Amino acid sequence: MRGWAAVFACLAVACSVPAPPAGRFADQDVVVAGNGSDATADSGTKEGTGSLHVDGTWAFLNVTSDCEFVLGKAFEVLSYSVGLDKFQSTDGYAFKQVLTTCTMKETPLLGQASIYSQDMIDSLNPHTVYALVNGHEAGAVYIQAPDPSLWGLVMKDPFTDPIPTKKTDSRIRDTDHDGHPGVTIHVGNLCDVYLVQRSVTRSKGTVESAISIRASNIAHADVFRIGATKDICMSQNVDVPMPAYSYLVLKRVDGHDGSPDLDDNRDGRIDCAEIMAHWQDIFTMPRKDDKHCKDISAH
Ligand SMILES: [Ca+2]
Ligand SMILES: [Ca+2]
Repeated sequence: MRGWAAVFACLAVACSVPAPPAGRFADQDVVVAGNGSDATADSGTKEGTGSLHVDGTWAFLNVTSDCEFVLGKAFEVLSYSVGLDKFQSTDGYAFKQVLTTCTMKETPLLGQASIYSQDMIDSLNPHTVYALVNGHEAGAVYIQAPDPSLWGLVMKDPFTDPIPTKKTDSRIRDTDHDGHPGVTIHVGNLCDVYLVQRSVTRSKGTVESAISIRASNIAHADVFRIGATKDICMSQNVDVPMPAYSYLVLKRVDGHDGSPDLDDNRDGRIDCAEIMAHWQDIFTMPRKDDKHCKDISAH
């Protein structure tokens, strides 16, 4: 069981997400460049020829690291998601990314991990984020607008509105349509938790090649637990986000610029089935390492 406090946020909401307010991109200066060993491990980064052509179909792997404290000992928990990412540019520099999350997983902590149902994942799709590059050659900066994501919740301003604190809050929605308020997270075989979450993710990184972009992530999440099938699941472990080991990798997968073409059935589009058939060839599977938490204290 873990705290979900930093489950990756580059995921969608049932409500519409507004365009990034002017000036918010400047906030990206707070992003710390990731230096986690896992963040540089995946393969294929040397592939790709020529300059970046933004428009096209990409795949993403997003990894969020947290150190969770259980009985005074810290363990790393990774949450990761994999999906499709359609880049659409206006001028080759500013663009929007329309994401479809295909899977969300979490590494177990003491044998238990959050399990996300397909209905839960589907409730987040599609999701739009906004990004910029300052060039098209390797080494150019890639930056995302702060990306709000709401689970089981609507807000007028997802950046500033307070998270609900009462079950009766009218902003709570059953977005995964399971009859329980908010979204349902299965905590291993232990219990189900009904919750709402607002998270904001900031990502900044580098164009590595025409077909590869890598960024660091900082995510902040506010969670309100509405209820659970067991009382123990209403509590939360102490949870320390680990931005140094949290990262986003984007890989072009539409066959252009030397990228793999994942359109296996040649229907002119790439879907989640095709992404899921190949994602472990494109990305390195994230692996937790409790040593990442050895110097972390709970407060
Ligand atoms: Ca629900
Ligand atoms: Ca296809």
